[in-house]
Amino acid sequence: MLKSMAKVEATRAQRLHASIERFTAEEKDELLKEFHPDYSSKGFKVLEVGPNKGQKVPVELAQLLEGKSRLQDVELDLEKVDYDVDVLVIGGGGAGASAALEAHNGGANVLVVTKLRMGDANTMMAEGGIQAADKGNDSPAQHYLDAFGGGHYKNIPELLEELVTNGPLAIDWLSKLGVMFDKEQDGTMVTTHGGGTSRKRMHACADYTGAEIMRVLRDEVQNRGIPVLEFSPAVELLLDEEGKTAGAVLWDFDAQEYKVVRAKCVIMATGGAGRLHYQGFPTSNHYGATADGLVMAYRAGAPLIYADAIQYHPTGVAYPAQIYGALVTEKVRSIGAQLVNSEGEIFMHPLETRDVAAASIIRECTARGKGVKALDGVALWLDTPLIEMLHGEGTIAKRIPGMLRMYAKFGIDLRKEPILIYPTLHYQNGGILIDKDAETKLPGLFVAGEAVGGIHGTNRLMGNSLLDIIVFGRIAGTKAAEAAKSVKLGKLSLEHVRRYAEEEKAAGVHGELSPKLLPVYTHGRDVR
Ligand code: MEZ
Repeated sequence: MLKSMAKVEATRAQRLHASIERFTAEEKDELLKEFHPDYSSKGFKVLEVGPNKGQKVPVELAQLLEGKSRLQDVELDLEKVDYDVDVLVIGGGGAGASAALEAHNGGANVLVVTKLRMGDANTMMAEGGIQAADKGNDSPAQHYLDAFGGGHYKNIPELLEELVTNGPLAIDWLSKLGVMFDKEQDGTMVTTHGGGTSRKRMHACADYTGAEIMRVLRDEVQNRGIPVLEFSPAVELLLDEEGKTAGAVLWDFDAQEYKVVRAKCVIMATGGAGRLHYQGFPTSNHYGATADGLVMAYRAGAPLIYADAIQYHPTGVAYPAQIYGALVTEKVRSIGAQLVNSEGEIFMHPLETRDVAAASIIRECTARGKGVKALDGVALWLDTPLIEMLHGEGTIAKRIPGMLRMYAKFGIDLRKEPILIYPTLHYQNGGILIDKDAETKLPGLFVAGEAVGGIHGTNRLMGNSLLDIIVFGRIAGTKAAEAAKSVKLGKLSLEHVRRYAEEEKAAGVHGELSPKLLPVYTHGRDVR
């Protein structure tokens, strides 16, 4: 490792102003097919039940989608309703909070329930920024083209249009609520590039953008007095006799008992799936990211889209072990750090889109044998000292203080030495299919945030996730509050769960108990 680091240091000055060609479309296709984990012949299973029967999803997700309901052997009195509300929001991250605020604005009686604490979510972990086309040289149309290309032209056009046209409004809404975006002396927003952007449209709060957004949204939910039940994950959706969404059953971690919520509309904002560790990858995700919403919605009949398209963030921590898999924000590359192999050579443009960048790193470490041994695997260098050579002393402390602190805890000063990275499981590009009102095929079930599929095609660009949680969170909240006004619910039912179990039995599938709720790190010993 030290010998290779010496090569990085020796070549730094000559690389400083190197201009690096981007891959051609053909080179990208070849790279993805050969080296991106989504193209692996292993790691996927074809679903045998449910609305996406016949389509492939990651094995670990299939185990849950084709799993056994936690309520299968439980006697529940659905006449005994613990909470009766207009709008139930499941999930306490940025999408859930935005949805709750707008549903509240719409006059709905809202309840937020969350598996862990309010704000224990991938929103909190998002570092580098949020995209919005609000500068003079930019436009939502330009933003659309970038995201459409990055998503391999598979983004659902009307969802992407909602995303980009609402971008500037989202920044304005957040600013008015109190989010402290980075600004120039004259008050204009500081914006940078991300992978695949043709304009500098990444708005940031240093490198803790998601944490700052979550801070403000959580405060606002609290200040409005919107009730939040923490440590109360939903375990199954409730429908009524006509098949309309009618609430959810919660598991109260403290009381160790089930609770019944009747709701005229439900907003699913349960986030991602990184803690399922697809293909053995580490993850940048928070502890509760176990795809719960996908499982509940799927079992109730809502189709998924692109559930086999997973995002591996190119730069996860590969060393030291204590923070293995944690996110090294793309902003580090957007402000000048280069990706360098064991020989001190640049092998790609630092701001290729994420799927291409991850595949290129994997190729360098495997087929080309130019990785650096780190812990039990191989890794590459991210040459961070270049940042201050390019932009001056103090840039790292000002623009990426979170990164500086994270590494300093382990005696690594990224102003002076490069860091070791490897792709980490970061995001599910796919999820539950919605329309532009954020509603699913199931009447009364809305979805927002990472649990949604289709907005980003099969590969999301940096900063479009913090944007989608706000845009679609707000739409879901507004539309659910509106819809709730005319909903008349019938008798609560779990008949869909029974029917799904029969379908599973007939197909002979036997997955795990699901939703998973919490990841298990006890080497086979389940301590729940
Ligand atoms: O959008 C993201 O995933 C993001 C902002 C991540 C990052 O690299 O900082």
